[in-house]
Amino acid sequence: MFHTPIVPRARKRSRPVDAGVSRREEVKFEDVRLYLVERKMGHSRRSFLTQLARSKGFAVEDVLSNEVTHVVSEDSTASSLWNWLKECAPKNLPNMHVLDISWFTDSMREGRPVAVETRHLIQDTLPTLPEGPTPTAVATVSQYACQRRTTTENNNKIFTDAFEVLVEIYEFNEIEGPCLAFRRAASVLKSLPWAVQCLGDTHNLPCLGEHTKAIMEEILQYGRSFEVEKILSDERYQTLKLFTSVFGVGPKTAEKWYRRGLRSFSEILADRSIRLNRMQQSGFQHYGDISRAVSKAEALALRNIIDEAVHAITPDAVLALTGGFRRGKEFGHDVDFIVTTTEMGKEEGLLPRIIDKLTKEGILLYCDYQASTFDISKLPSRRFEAMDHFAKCFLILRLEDSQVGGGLHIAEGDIRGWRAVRVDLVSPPMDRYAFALLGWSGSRQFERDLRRFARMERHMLLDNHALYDKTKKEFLAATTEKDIFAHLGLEYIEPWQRNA
Ligand code: DCT
Ligand code: MG
Repeated sequence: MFHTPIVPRARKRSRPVDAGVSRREEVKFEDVRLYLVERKMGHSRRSFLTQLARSKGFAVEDVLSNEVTHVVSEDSTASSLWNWLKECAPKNLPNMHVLDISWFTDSMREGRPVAVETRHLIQDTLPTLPEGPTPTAVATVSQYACQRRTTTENNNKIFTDAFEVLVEIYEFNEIEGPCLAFRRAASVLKSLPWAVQCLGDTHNLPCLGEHTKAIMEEILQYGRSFEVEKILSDERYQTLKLFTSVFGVGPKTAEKWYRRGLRSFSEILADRSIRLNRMQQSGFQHYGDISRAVSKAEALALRNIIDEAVHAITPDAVLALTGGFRRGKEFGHDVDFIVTTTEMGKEEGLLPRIIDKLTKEGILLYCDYQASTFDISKLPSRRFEAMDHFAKCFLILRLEDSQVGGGLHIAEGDIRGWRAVRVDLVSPPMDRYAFALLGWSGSRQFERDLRRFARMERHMLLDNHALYDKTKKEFLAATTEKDIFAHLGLEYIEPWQRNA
């Protein structure tokens, strides 16, 4: 089956001799630890494959410990394999990839761990699942959102809504660990094409820790979580939530106002010692409108308005709707666009000209323009969560009822005939377009996991500007999002499947 002879490598790293382990090959892929299941494979074939993998720089564990990341089996009867795995029950089993030998063969051929694809997975089938209306087959769910397909249909909203409250309170309290844990847990549940009906349904899912499961158990049993209800009724939480709902007010400012004893907008506006910046002033001025969701019809109307503006400036303009609306959402908190020119360099000065045009049309209610600080020589950047360096502007635009198919999404009885909408425009040079589009399409959790996957699984750095291969020490070019997924060895995920 394998034609690669096992040739001893010239240089081997000698290790202090563990009992029974004489010499080990150098480990090239630190993040991957294999375990080969002997059942069905047989002892001699397992030894042969172990040697082969080690000769190619893979770490292969002799026992199924919590360190193992990839379990490889030739057992074609999935249920008996899963029963055996659950008996061995390493704590980390939910995070392990349980794979068919085809993943191993592909990896040996490539000389590196290939990306796990659906066809490599050994499905955990019905007979091993606990009673209840569970799905017919549960594929192993990846711990990375970029290896899951998540549409806007959320079958587990009762859980994810609760988790999102916990994410918020941990964010307010600046406690990172649990904040991340609940973000990941919510994201995993959003990807499921079925609703969790009992805790047993979650046994094979990654990223669900004890705290998470305790909340889910409460919800399953009582229809609500007491821990979450307590937060929702807490004055500090309610106040911080109210204050941060204002455009330009972050958690730090909200906390400062709360500590001063302020509890309502009227108290803030009446406090003479508070100096609101320009963004916050507009935030309060247009609060009713911009705290109201923007509809898809309104987003499309804005696309027409911007499209007309940019094409009047230059015929080779490129405009793309991005953010939540590109992912197929019906409503969003703002409308995000990428705008550039096919000719490199011509995008410089484009945003100020668009802003000028919108001003002349009388529809610009607020504008915060940030010129480009993009400098290719300063890449790759290790500040993953930081805002990118492209020219951008954060706007509030006036949208007329007559411009929207089906009318504005406004309150009943609102007779103004227009509303204010938050719009973001970002303008990368054309050779950065694919990276900017991927980065601005979101969701935020999808982006976080793309970057984490690149770093942890591929030894690469990805951000909104570029993809850098740390092994080859070179940037990888891309003209489309598909190129980026291919460089990362990931199956392509459509924008509407990125609602992680
Ligand atoms: N983004 C980014 N860097 C930031 C902020 C955002 O790369 N500092 C990306 C991630 C998502 C995308 O831009 C759009 O951001 P939002 O508008 O905040 O998110 P959204 O998914 O469009 O959600 P909403 O529908 O609420 O606007
Ligand atoms: Mg958005």
